[in-house]
Amino acid sequence: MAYCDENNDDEINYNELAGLIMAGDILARGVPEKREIKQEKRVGRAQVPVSQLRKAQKLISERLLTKFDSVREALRFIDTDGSGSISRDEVKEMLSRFNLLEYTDFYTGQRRGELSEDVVDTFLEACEQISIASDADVRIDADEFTKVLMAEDIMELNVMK
Ligand SMILES: [Ca+2]
Ligand SMILES: [Ca+2]
Repeated sequence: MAYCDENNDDEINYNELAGLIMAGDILARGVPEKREIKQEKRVGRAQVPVSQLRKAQKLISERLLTKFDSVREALRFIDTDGSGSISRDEVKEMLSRFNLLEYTDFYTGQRRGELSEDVVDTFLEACEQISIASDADVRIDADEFTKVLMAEDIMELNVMK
C-alpha cells in the first residue's frame, strides 16, 4: 500500500495507480530476457559450424543428383582430367560452374553463390578424411565421393572432429 500511495492519504487514487502500472510496465520491459546462447559445434581447419557443413553436403548432392541421372555420371562430369579421382580443384570448378561457390559478380560487385570458401574447404576436408579412412589414399575416388554424396548426414560418417 505504501508503495503506491504517493501522497500518503492511505488511498490509491487514479494517478497513483496509473503511475504504478506504468512503472510496472517499464520494469517488465527493462528486465533483459535470459536467453541461453548455445554454442554450435565447429569442425575442420576453418572451424565451420556443423550446420553449415551439413547444408553444403545437402546442397551439393541435391544439385548433382538433379543434374545427372547417376552419381557415376556426375563423377565423370567433375573428373575433368579423367584421372579417376576427384581433386579439390575439380570440386571447386564444378561448384563454380553451378554458381554454388561464393563469388563477387564482376558487373554488379554483389556477392553470389551459397557456399563460402571456408565451407567448401571443410566439405573437401571431410571428403579427404573419408577417402583416407577407406583406403589410406587421400585421392577421392568414385566410391568415396559417392559415400559423401549419398550420406543422410555427413556427420554420421564420423570423420570430422
Ligand atoms: Ca581428376
Ligand atoms: Ca581414397
